Amino acid sequence: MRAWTAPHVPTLQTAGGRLRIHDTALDDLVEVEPDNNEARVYVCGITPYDATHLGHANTYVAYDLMYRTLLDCGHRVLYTQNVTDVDDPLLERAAQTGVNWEDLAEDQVVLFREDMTALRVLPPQHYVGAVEAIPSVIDLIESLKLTGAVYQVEDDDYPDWYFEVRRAPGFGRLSKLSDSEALALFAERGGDPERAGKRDPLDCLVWRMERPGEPAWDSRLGRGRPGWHIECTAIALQHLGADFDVQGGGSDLVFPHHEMCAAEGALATRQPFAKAYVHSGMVGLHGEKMSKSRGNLVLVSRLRASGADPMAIRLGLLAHHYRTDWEWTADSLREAQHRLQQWRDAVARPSAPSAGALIDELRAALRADLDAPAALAAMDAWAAQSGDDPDAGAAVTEAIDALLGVRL
Ligand code: 5CA
Ligand code: ZN
Repeated sequence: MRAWTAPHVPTLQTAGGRLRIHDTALDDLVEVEPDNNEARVYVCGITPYDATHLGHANTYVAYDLMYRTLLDCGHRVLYTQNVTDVDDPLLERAAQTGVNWEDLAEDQVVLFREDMTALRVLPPQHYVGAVEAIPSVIDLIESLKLTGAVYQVEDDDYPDWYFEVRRAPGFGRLSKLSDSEALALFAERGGDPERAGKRDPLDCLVWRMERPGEPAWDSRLGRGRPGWHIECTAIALQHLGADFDVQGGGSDLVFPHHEMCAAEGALATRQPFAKAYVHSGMVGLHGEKMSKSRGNLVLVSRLRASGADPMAIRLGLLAHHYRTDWEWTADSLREAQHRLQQWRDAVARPSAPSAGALIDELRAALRADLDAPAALAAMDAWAAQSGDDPDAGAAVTEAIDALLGVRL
């Protein structure tokens, strides 16, 4: 699948160094130390049944900050993202609205690309739809079958294929949930603990046999379509290989999604799936998580259409640490617009304090678990000081663009 156009990233004189990031599995900061200086990153992409809301934007801006920080550390970055372009919620929405599911997905991906471009989010090198990944999904299921961990439920109509999660080394270490918590979240987030014939209620669907009216593809497993988790496992392994540097997404993906991906990946390759699991916080509106199913959405495209500067939207997101949960309010945009104007005025001054100390502070903040609020505070302080360096405005403009993705 085509991604979107990359914004220009100014190259700053690099001082080397490493990113330290919070790993959910260890619940601690870890250093990203890429093999051959190439950081391999997978971030879960959208399910394209509704346009980009601020929760999505917050997630992809957070990983964009990570991408930029890794580049600034002098690494190359190999970034893969999926699009869940065939799955239950997409098919349900298409059926409800009487739209063809492929058209719905295509339209929403077009909007997402436009929003990501406007927000100056760097595109992944591999942007892969679930549909186009079906051959690698089937290969992965076949190799898991050889381990004995994939089985068919006994069902005369729909003998679907499942993955036996407890066969995987370390299953549960990422989310660290009790059995009852795991079961409740599994049911809430697309799982089917009650399905008869499974070896364990937490076993996850990997291949769903064709149902009337649903899309399906021929395969050695029978005609059907992929389950959700195996899609990301297959795409990540195909484009990044095992034991890649960072698996990322919002915190609602810790369980079951990332736990299942880690389990499938570890069993198939006999290596860890990823070195670090990173999760961004949830953005809410009116006291609830912003979500397509709840319908309490602030859409990036609508904000843009109403005249909001995309750089102000981006600054409004960056005002919160990526790991915190927070609420979007009308003030969020107003404050960000005010800050953006102050920064623009500050870099346009004929002279200002030299850029060097500010760039050091920005780098230190971002390399310490992507502390964007600290970076914003450093820039606020620079903007409030006077100085006599005539080149500072241009140098700071470049640094803010390179590191924060905000064009002044
Ligand atoms: N396609 C799957 C991942 S493979 C999926 O979760 N799609 S999604 O469209 O529902 O979400 C896309 C990304 O946005 C995920 O990383 C999810 O964690 C994140 N996300 C969804 N809602 C919010 C929210 N309210 N706040 C922050 N992030 C969110
Ligand atoms: Zn995913």
